[in-house]
Amino acid sequence: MTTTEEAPAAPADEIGRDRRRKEDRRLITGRTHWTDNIVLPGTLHLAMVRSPFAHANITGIDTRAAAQAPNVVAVLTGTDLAATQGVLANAWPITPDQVTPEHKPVAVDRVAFAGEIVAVVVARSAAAAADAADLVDVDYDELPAALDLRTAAAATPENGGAIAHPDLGTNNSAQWIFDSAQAGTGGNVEDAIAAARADGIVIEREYRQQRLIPAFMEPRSVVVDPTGEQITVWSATQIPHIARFLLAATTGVPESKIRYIAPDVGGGFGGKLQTTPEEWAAFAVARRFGKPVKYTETRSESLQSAHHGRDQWQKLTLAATNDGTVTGLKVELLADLGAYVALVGGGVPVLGAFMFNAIYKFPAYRFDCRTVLTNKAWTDAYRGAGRPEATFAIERLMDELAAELGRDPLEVRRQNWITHDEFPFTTVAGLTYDSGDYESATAQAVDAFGYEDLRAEQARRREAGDPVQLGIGVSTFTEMCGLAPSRVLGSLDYGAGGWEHAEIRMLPTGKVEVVTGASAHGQGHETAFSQIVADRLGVPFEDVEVLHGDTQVAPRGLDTYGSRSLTVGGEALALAADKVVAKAKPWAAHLLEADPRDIEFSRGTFAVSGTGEGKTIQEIALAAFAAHDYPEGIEPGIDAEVTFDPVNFSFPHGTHLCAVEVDTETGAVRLRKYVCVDDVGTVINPLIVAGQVHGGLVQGIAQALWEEAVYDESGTLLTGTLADYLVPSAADLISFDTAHRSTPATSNSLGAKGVGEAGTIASTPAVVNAVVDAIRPYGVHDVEMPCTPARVWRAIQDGSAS
Ligand code: MCN
Repeated sequence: MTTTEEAPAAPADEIGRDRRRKEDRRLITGRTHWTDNIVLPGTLHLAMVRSPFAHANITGIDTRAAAQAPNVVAVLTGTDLAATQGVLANAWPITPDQVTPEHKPVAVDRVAFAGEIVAVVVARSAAAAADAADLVDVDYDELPAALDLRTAAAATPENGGAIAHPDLGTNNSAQWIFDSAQAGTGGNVEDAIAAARADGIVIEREYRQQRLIPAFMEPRSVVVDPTGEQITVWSATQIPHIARFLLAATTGVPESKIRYIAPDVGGGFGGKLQTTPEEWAAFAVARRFGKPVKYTETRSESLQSAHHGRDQWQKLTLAATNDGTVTGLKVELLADLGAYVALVGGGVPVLGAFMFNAIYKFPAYRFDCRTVLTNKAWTDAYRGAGRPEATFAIERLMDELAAELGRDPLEVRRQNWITHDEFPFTTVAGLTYDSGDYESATAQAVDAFGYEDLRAEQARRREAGDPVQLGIGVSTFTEMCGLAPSRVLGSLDYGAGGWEHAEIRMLPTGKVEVVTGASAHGQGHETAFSQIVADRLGVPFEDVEVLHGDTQVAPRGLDTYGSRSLTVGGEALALAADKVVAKAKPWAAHLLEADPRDIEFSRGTFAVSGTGEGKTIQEIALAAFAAHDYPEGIEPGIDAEVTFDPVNFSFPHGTHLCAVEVDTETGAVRLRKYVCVDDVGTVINPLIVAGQVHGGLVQGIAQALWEEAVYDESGTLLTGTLADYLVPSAADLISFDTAHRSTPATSNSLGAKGVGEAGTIASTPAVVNAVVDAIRPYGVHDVEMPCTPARVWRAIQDGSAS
């Protein structure tokens, strides 16, 4: 990664500039308030009593010993809180008849996963609450637990299978189908498969997307203060606006009486994109006692009870001609929702539905997904949300097709991808990709990787029977991000819109206050958004202050997820800046005693064309503030607001190449080289983009090689600490060679595409393709993720024996 020295920039030279992040000084020197640092006088602390059973009736809760423990104020069960605790909502029922269990923050009568809250201890200190929680005696009557996804999908009351919520009578929550023949976007996939079976190639595979845990750095934490005119909630959340709306909607407290603040938040990766039982319980307790309340989860509680991600089973059938042209893809998918349907939990696989065709132009496609309830922690978005799963499937299949044909995997991709002169291109899944250049990104990546040399080394090692084999993995990905557009989300029955709001306040001193409805939790918005505004207004970067994450300061917003903040929120700011300039123009004309049509704006100055006369935007801001004598038709002040809703998603893409060395005697996998060339359209801040790609790569590689949430047969999470759940450290990784190209997006004036999830989406198949490529000569065509030494070794033994 490169950094540039920070000389003062000429106004309007901010786009594409490596700015160090404004927010980092306070973050890394501890000069900020994480939620858990917020200390209010008289705060009551909460500890949660959680179920050790995956599925059980609660037959009794004895709270007496805990209630009498030192400094304990109360111990509250679900029944105690029944009237005030509200329910947790699912914002995206993917079908009108979706089966959705009611989700009370604190369980009443029955628990549906190990980790579910059964009682809340309220005490004068966090330690007293934690100690007393151990004294709460809960009697459970254990019930059969639905744990394995495929078994749960097949279970019925009649066949005696375990049902996660017996009152619902089924584990199947919803079925969602997209069929290109029915949608009119392509042909019939069964015909394509039948034709390929008769004369062609059919590749059939089943892939498991293991369960993952977002494992953000800052555990979830909430403080609720009910002592003022409003109830103030501080929460380590990605979604202060959406959470406030749902809290109001489900508890009956008016929205105007709730102020939601997301202070600096230490990561989320989708895992803080939920309304949580802990927040709802803290809100109920604070209202009950009229005192501030705080709850911060432990790391193990976080791993056990915060949302998990992925957990899908994919059955895939790819049809192709004998020369390698793909003619159709059928996807049958089971998605594990866990015990409850999270905020957008059901919608995650639906997002993936649009991405299985990736960068390819095959003519027939069918996606059939069932979402399934089990007695495990609930799942929701995890970085990429649906798109990594889809990308994994198609990129693995393209390698399998190449292997079947005995051809280079890049060649087979070239034969099937959309070429740059074919944009805009409407895909078989019905999306219109506006821009891209897969050829150039791939050529650049191939060059930087030294593809031919590595293939030659691979051949040499194979020839020599080297126990350490080299594998090369390819992933040519695209994704849909920038959630928005509201009309498209509406057609998918998604509960919320997708717009974003921005406001620019030109302060009389010439400084600029920017308000955004996006809510950063590690992405560096304060820096990138300052660059956009500084660039459009021609003011110094340092003079722009970005305010966000507080519903009082930024009342309108739809928050941060789906790599949307730049292309929706950043664009709203760019348009607001344009509006400021438009409002300032008549002021400039008035001050310069010129005709508005003769006024030109460039780099922060309004000038009368053909003369040397001009006024800076700061001078105009002051004049408009101190307005006394000004013409009819213009208003005092040049502030502007915009709510932006794009017409399309943005479609970043890239080519990722990975080389691994596999020790065939031990199954150990060593990363050797990783090169990626990403096209995220116009890059606002290359340093931030490189950081986003790096972080994304680590999470995607971790899925390929290390991370998995493992439950035992009784539904206890075995990976409940960071010693068991293998989040990689820097020592486990290599230096990545990242670069970017740019084909500008057409759905926003910046030309930008999102980057927040790109690395995660692209990297998992690149690594697994490399692992399989290394050991394909041993008869291996798949290794289940994570590709642990044991699994790789077993695959070699099984492959060699067959
Ligand atoms: N950016 C840019 N030029 C581009 C694209 C983006 O300079 N062409 C900058 C943006 O200005 C922003 C950052 O890159 O500062 C990411 O922008 P964007 O792609 O719009 O993504 P969001 O800001 O909406 O962030 C969400 C995305 C998601 S969905 C997950 S998950 C994720 C991610 O961001 N979680 C993160 N990155 C994360 N980074 C950190 N540190 N922590 C998380 O939890």
